[in-house]
Amino acid sequence: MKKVITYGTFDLLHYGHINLLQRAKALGDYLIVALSTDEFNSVEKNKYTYFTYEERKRLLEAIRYVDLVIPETCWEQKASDVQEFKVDTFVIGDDWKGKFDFLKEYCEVVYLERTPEISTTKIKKDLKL
Ligand code: C2G
Repeated sequence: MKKVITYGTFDLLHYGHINLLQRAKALGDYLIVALSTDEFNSVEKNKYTYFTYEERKRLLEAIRYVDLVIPETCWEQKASDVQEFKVDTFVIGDDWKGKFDFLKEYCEVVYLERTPEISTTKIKKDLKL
């Protein structure tokens, strides 16, 4: 079984996220999503999510491409996650291109093109939230 992992906040879930998850899953048979916790978002990513971790986890678990959701609590957990879950491929959007090449020591690293026209920021701006 080929295992894939990806990381993110996935707040205000939108089709750009779904495009990423669909392509990530297509690279293997089992997709793990390490979901940024509320604390990690606010302390480390300076992101204030609309939905809580539990709500975002529930949304992700309802997506057919996602097999397991685990918490992302720190930047440094990726190498241990990849080894612990025996992951074959790490995947993330190309806005992170090059940032996680160090993981090539443990697994394949793939940067997928972001869906350019959609973002949570754009949604909030368009809705004037
Ligand atoms: N994404 C995408 N297209 C968009 C928006 C997002 O492909 N229009 C991808 C991102 O590139 C990322 C994933 O969807 O791979 C989740 O996006 P975010 O929640 O914004 O993830 P981010 O905050 O970048 O968190 O340790 C890594 C971080 O947790 C990544």
